Amino acid sequence: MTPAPRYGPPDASLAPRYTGVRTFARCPHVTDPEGADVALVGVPFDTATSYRPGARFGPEAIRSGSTLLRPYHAAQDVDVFASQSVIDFGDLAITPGNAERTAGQIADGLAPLVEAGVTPIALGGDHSIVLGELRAHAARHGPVALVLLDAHADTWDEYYGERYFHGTPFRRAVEEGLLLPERSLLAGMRGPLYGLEDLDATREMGFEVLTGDELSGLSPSDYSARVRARVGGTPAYFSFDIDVIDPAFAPGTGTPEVAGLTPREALAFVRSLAGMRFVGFDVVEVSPPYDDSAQTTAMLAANVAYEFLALTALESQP
Ligand SMILES: [Mn+2]
Repeated sequence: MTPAPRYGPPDASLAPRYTGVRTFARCPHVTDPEGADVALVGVPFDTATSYRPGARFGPEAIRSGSTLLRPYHAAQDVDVFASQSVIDFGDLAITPGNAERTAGQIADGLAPLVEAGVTPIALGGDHSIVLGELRAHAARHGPVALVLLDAHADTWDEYYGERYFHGTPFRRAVEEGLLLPERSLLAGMRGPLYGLEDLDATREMGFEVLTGDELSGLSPSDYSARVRARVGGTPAYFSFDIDVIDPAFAPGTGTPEVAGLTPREALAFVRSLAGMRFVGFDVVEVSPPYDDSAQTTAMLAANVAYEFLALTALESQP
């Protein structure tokens, strides 16, 4: 019999799920990596946005949207808290208005977790935060493969002269040697572009790009096969921009694009990656001020993070 993990949520049959101080899935707020396997980490930074702000309030909204989660993931046949110790690490230090400095703070803030072998699941925050995350992971594992679900490729060079922006992190990451584009698959890109060359430039950097229409034409098992073939044995990082979902289901986001995935489709794509090991994850671009009155977007983002917990649980099962 394996001993119970050190950290996890309290028994919901003893205390209703709306009680307690808000943490992700009601897991304890712990700032010492010792005894943890997975850590939810808030990154409340949103001043690298080009349109709607508000993602600085994403972490607290996602935490509130996570209270209803139950331990047993039926579709994956796994209790996500039975074989792994899960903490809410709290929020990282950031500097509003300074994305470049914040990237360094994020890398520094994640380093103790990554060095201790704890898998971080970051709750954004706008997408600029991924640069700091990738710095922390590459420092430990070397350059990683990127699996991205996003309406945008986020490989532009600059916006308004700003090189550290929520549309540029993956270009900066390639320049810094943190990513292997030839091992990375970016999927879900849609909506109007500035020009024909936008996605071509992403492909010329070495990335494989599946547009939203191409992705919608794939079954989850087809998608899974494409990801696994692309990543191979490279340490992989998973980034999920909530704007890959149709704004009818996820209105609370910074740069909405019509005609996106349904939540059911997106969760099936994530589930199809069972058995893969990821060094870290994030779910970004949740902007609660633009969410609906039922906080649908935040609840969906919490469920995306729950899918990540299922992947790490499947990977850590004895
Ligand atoms: Mn993005």
